[in-house]
Amino acid sequence: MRFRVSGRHDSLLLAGFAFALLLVFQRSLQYLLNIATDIERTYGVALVPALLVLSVMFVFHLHANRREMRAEAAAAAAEARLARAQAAELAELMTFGQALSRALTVDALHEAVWRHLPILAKGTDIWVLLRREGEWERVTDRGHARWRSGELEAIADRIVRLPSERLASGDAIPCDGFMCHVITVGGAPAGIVGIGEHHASEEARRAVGTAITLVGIALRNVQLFAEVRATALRDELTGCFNRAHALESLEAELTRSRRTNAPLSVIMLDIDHFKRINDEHGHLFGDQVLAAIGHRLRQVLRRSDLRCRYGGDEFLILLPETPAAGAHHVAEWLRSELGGEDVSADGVTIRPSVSIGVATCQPGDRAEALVDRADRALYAAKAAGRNCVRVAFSAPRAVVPAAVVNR
Ligand code: GH3
Ligand code: MG
Repeated sequence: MRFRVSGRHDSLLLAGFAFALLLVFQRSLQYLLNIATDIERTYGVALVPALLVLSVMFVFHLHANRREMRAEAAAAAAEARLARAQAAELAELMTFGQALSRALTVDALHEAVWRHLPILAKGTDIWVLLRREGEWERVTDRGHARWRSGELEAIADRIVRLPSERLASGDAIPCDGFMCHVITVGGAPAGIVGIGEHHASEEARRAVGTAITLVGIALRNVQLFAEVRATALRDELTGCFNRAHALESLEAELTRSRRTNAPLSVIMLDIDHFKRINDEHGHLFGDQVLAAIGHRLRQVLRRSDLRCRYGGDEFLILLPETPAAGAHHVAEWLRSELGGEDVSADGVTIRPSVSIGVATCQPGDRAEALVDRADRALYAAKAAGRNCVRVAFSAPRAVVPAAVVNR
């Protein structure tokens, strides 16, 4: 605990102290006053009034100095408070920036925004909508507990319809009691952040403004990362996934199937006499056939089915949650779809056929074993004269004609 000698009652204390001194040195002062009066009389000067004026001036001067020092101390304290607040804001922004830089997926980015932006907004009403596949997605108030469904989305729709120069200006746009900030990515609006128009402090608005710029950069990074990843996983010619991704996904699907007991089948598909097509019409034409089949596979299969170019003219298709009978049905349908379509290039038209092997996951299956069974079924289809489907039985080496499975 600090003991304070001086404080708010300084003047009173000083006056008391002066009075006490007067009492103590009463005689000495009287003696000095007599001397001064003698001097005044002898030399005809006004010494006592002058001394009085000087004393009063001195007291005034001291008082003014004290006031000035107090004002300076108050200003320094206010400056220190501001500096502390700015340092805290900067630290929060840095934490947010780090969280955003670690976010490589849209979900991770949403999580970072949900966690940090309300803190930066300092308790002000704030909401964030980000666009995903053409729809507004609530990043905050996900349960629609604070704002009714469609309420914020309608505001966001109105904002993005404003002229593009207004959106690009970076200025907050007032709308329905909110100051709305637009997050733009590559010049297009990718999100809207709204903060309470009347409640937000100047610091909160500044912090949110900076945070929004960071979110825009992070969103772009997520998009670029997704594009790079998609390119790395895909086969350029056919647009299907590559073999490495196929095997990785198959392991993941097998784990899921084991956990949920859901069936899982795979299809191995190979173009018939592809060497001959290459030989007769050239390698470039062969490429066009591969590209056409890859394109068709992407068109006709479910979104959840994974289409991969396994190598050369061979495609592996993963069919999650599909039992043997369903996979056989898909295989037959694929065979007729692909075989029923002409491929034309440079004045040449052919109708390539495909052979297909089907295998369904058994308890304890590994990815290689399942693919191996599908491959054997495919060879059986080739041996049976091509342009047909064969289904592998659960026992690794047994392959039966498709008709057996149908029974
Ligand atoms: P089968 O009916 O037994 O499958 O006969 P096939 O002639 O199709 O034999 P196979 O599947 O073994 O032949 C694959 C051929 O595909 C061999 C190779 O020259 C060709 N090939 C592999 N990759 C490419 C490619 O990227 N472009 C082209 N044009 N041809 C390729
Ligand atoms: Mg082939």
